[in-house]
Amino acid sequence: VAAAPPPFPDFDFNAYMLTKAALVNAALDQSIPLARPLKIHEAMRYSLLAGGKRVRPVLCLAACEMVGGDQSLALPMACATEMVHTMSLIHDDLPCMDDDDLRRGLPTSHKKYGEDTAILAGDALLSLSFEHVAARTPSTVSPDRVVRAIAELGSAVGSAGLVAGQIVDIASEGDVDVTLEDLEYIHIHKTARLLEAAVVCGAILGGADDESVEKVRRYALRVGLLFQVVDDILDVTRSSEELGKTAGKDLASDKATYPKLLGLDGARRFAGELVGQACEELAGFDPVKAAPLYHFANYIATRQN
Ligand code: GRG
Repeated sequence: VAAAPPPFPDFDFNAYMLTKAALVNAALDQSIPLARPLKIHEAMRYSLLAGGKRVRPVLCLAACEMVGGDQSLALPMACATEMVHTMSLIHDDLPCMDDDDLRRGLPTSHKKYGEDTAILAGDALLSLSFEHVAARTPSTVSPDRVVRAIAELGSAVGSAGLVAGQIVDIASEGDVDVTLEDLEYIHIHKTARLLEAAVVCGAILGGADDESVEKVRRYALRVGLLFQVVDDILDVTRSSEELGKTAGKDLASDKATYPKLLGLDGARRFAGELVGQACEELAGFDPVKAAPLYHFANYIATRQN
């Protein structure tokens, strides 16, 4: 489902991701000193520095650079998006939510530190994310842009964002009548809105005009949805390969997925449309500077795991 061949020069996407992720990891490491009370800072660092692809922060830096900003302008915001993402994973893993024992190959926060500390680590990471942007964004960015970016992040996290997606997802558990519209609502809110905030905030802090901000917003929403459609497709094809059968576990389970609602071919067609629409939004930007976002959309569309 890759988009049309890129109008861009050679670009080593893997090297780009590794370089940017290393920069983000170093900044995240510095963002939480191991101060007293040790237990809470240890728990925050444990989850934040446990690996992960760093997709949201890298997208934030890429959007900032695409609109002509220096990445240092968006680095605190890039870290903030990863803090929010990490806290949402900690809370998602809790016994009262998904009740998971492992995350990123390690024991989940509540398994390692206990449920009380895991909840507090999530709360502290959420609070730090906003503090970090307000306190650490270089003073060369106008206060107006910083405030706009903070509002974007807040909206993506709260009851019109991640929290909305999670509560509707919980409510739809076991519901056999989940529609395509319901599924799209859940994925847009649980996944796409934070990706949107990462890209939109990167663009705002990098100095983008309003039209460019709206283009990258549409790009990110489509890529966020694409991420979940491909996830659903891989769940089916992976388990089909593992089982040596034609129907994978997600076609058989109760959970609503794109392959279940659209069929496997329909889901693949939808993924193709999304990657095409996402890349169209990049057409007006300098192709060299837009290359990372272009290749990112294609990476999401063609990933195999
Ligand atoms: C946000 C206040 C607040 C509370 C949390 C639990 C919850 C509300 C929301 C759930 C959010 C959630 C777990 C969404 C799934 C997001 C997703 C696509 C995760 C996988 O992201 P990757 O592949 O993971 O980027 P890595 O490990 O690479 O970072």
